[in-house]
Amino acid sequence: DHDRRVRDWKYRSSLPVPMFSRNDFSLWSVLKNCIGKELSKITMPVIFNEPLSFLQRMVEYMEYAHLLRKASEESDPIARMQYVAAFAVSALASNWERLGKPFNPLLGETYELERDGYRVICEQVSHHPPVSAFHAESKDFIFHGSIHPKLKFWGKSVEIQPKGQVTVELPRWGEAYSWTNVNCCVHNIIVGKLWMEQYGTMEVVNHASGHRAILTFKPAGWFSKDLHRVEGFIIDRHKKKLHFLYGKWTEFIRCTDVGSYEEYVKENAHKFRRDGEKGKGPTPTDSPSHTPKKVLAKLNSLKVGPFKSNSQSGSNNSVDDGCPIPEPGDGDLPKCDSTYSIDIPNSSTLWEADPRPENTAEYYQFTLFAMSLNEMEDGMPEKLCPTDCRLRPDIRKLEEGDIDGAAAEKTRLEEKQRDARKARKGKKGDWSPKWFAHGMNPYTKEEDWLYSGGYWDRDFGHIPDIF
Ligand code: CLR
Repeated sequence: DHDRRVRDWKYRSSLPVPMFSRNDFSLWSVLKNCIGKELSKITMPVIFNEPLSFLQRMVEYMEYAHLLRKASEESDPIARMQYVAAFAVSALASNWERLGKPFNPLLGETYELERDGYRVICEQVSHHPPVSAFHAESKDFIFHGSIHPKLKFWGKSVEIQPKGQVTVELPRWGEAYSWTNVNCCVHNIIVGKLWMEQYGTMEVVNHASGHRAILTFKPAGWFSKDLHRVEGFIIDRHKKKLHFLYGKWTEFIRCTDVGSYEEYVKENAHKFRRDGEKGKGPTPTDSPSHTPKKVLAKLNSLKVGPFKSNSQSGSNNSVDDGCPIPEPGDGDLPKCDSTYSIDIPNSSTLWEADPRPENTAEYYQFTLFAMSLNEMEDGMPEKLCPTDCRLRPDIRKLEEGDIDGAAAEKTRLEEKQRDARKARKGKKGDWSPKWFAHGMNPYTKEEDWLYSGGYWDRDFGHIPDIF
């Protein structure tokens, strides 16, 4: 499957130039004065960016969109749920090792992509708070949502809450599924290698049949066996367990029946015991809440200075780490847990991640799909909406290796955005998104942004110039 995808790849498979090394730059020196702040309010040097807008990064959810087609081809609702749940997990796979910051979209910025039988349109519908909306459609499915990422800097880690929700509709079955994203945490801001984990519970609900897939993304834990692990059950409306799903969001999702799972657990009880439960060492941290005191003590033990002096001088009111703290030795990337890889009898593989391209390390750890997202394809210059990310000069300059040019353009664009907002102030009508409208998600009854249609008519006559 993977080989075929690579062979049939019609798009670019690298960026114009390799990335600039970040080795000589200290993230800590930028962030040390910002503890407790919302990261969208911090101006970060362009060197810590990747040459994509968050709208493009959001479209990476679509990399394994064929799973939604597969779901729509199944006549059994439980089989459909298996594929939709696999899709929900696969949508996160491209985040693995991706530690550059995507550009904050400007208000009104858009991104479109047409691929393998689907097309997707995204728009930045709000600037404060930042909200990005997307709507993808094909003959088999509709996939839409709005994301309001909250980034909080906690000292040695950044905690990300991708607030908002996503919905899959399978028109053929009159079904809608929805879920919310799990939290994400970037570790080792002060010292060591940056690494990311996703943790929490994702509940994929089929609003028509009442089936649910309840998936737990496990925090790495003190002894790292659970690194990137995901597992959970598909249950029916009476909460009866029907299937067990397990895998890693970075690699694969498999499915087995509950009987085989229970048998396996009985026979392999020793593998499920955690080191922490042998009475030695601390127990794994499952909840993301810690007392500031405990974290301060940990930070102080790093002997990097600033915390002690800051907290004594009172310039930092509180330091709390919103994320699980898994490392036993400070700053370490948890080791892979391959020795514990479980393969339960009677399992079938629902999804497997494609390996990253060979040149990925020189290109921001991009997947092949990500490599192509900012490509200016033939015919695009004439037909693209003037607010499309591909036309953003700062992102373009960064992918071409012009760091200073990118930084200058980024500043210019942000000023232009501020001026436009000032000019609008007082005028009635203010600003409203072009392609989405604020409304209630009919399935979840929660606030959402819904596509108002019309983008693909490509009538871009009255689109403001935001770049
Ligand atoms: C994770 C999957 C969610 C949507 C989402 C929202 C915000 C994204 C996050 C994802 C991945 C990590 C991310 C974050 C915004 C900034 C952060 C890209 C895609 C990067 C890694 C932060 C770098 C900051 C430096 C201080 C290292 O469904």
